Amino acid sequence: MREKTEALIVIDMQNDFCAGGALAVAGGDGIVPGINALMDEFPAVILTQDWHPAGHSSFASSHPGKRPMDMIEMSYGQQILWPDHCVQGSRGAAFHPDLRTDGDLVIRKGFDPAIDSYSAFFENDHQTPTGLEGYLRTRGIEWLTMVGLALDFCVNFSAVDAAKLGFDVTVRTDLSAGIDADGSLRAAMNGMAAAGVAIV
Ligand code: VGL
Ligand code: ZN
Repeated sequence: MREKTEALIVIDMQNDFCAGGALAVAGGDGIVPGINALMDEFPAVILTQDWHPAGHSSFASSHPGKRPMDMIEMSYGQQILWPDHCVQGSRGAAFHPDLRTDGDLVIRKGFDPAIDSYSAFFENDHQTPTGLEGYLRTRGIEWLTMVGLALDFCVNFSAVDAAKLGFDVTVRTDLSAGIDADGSLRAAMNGMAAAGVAIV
């Protein structure tokens, strides 16, 4: 068992990001057993859940004439439009059926209809906190290991934000998988390295 100051953050291991899901990430299912096993090593395990209301502004279907993977300009900057996914209470939003969910905290994000939230720490305006920072700090947690989906979006944004907040962050690429939209994977790896995230 690792030190009490260490936590495992399991990002968005939900049906819609796995095989057969609305926004399936290649290789998403395959990392479930390894993540389950890794949970045994950590005294603190936190799971995140992408959790959008129907008609969310990140859905292409909410913008007439737009298609998934198109870009639009939002008040907070550029936003990729996604297929409808992880709608609150839907099967797609549920955790992968084989994932262990006996962690300490489930943090939901993306519930504001007007703002997407890739990061487990801040919505995509980079200002509105999810509350995770306070949770970790009040538990005395300083070291984070991140796994899950998708490597180039929610894992990337979570890792970079955590590093900026002063946490020591490791991303396990063997227990993560990427979407790779238009070079996003390479950009994410470079961005995480530049932010001081350990990529192993
Ligand atoms: C994610 C796109 C949209 C993710 C969530 O979990 O990486 N990607 N919503
Ligand atoms: Zn989403």
